[in-house]
Amino acid sequence: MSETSTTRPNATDRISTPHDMIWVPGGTFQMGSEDFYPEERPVHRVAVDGFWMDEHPVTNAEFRRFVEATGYITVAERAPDPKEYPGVDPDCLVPGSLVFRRPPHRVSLKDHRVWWTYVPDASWRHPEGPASTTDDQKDHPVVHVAYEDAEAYAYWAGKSLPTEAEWEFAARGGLENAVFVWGNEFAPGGGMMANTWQGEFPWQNLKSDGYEGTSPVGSFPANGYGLYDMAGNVWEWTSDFFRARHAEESIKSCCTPRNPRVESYEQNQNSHLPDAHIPRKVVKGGSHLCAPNYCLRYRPAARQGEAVETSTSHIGFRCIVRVLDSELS
Ligand SMILES: [Ca+2]
Ligand SMILES: [Ca+2]
Ligand SMILES: [Cu+2]
Repeated sequence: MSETSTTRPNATDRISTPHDMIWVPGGTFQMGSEDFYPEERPVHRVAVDGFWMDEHPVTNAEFRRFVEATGYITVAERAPDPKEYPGVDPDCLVPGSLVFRRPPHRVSLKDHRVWWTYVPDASWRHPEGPASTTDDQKDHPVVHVAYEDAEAYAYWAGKSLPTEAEWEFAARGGLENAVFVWGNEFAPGGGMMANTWQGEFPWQNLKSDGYEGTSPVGSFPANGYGLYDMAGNVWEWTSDFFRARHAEESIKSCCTPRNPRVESYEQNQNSHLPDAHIPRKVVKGGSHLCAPNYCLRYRPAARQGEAVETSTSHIGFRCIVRVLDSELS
């Protein structure tokens, strides 16, 4: 199996080169990091088979084609179910999404509600609220997509969402243990390599990389596999449920786990958050809002758990096609 996955499928294979996708050769790699946040630990060896991956996050134009073909309505465009939000005034359960708004001055970093606002009628069509459009952002990543929206798109496109292991393997671009997807230096030769946040989050955005919000896909150099925007721009959904640490059994095991998946979720009993009962999936890659003083997560090992029905102005996704899965089926 590993022999097949390390060779790029050629024209004689059943699956021809999918449009705008990059072949990611399978292999074994060190997943995670010991040097940053606890949820990235422990570093453990993981193997993945080769797969095709979208060369950039799904754009507004691409998502529009899906919606026009199917009539799909995203989670943000539907009114939340009062049963899912006990204790919340049903009048407040209106369609909308979380939009980042930059405070005008320095604020405490303790309460993220200072910069995240639930904006009624914000959606992928209206990323800043009803008055905004994506007309001049057709090549920006789609945002305000919840997990099931990403999954619905992938299904329509005949693709899948990557597992966390596949996503991280792809992001590393063939580099072993590098801090960033391009190497160990944040801005080699002074050149910005990704759309992140420069300045003091959340009130001061110096825009040294040229962008305050999302950027057109492909505005920064590709990684070693030819994939754009793996770091920064928007967080990307993966199919794994979030655990606060990588599973221990993977280091104890005598053989290297192959594309491990977390297919069930642990409810966080201690959490006081109103959405603690909602399953969380892993998002990867960081976004244009990641800044060293708050969230140094524009790195391949970085990960966060996001409630499956949450949509925001900084989370998008990209898809993959598994060659071996389709050959086996
Ligand atoms: Ca930026
Ligand atoms: Ca990204
Ligand atoms: Cu971040």
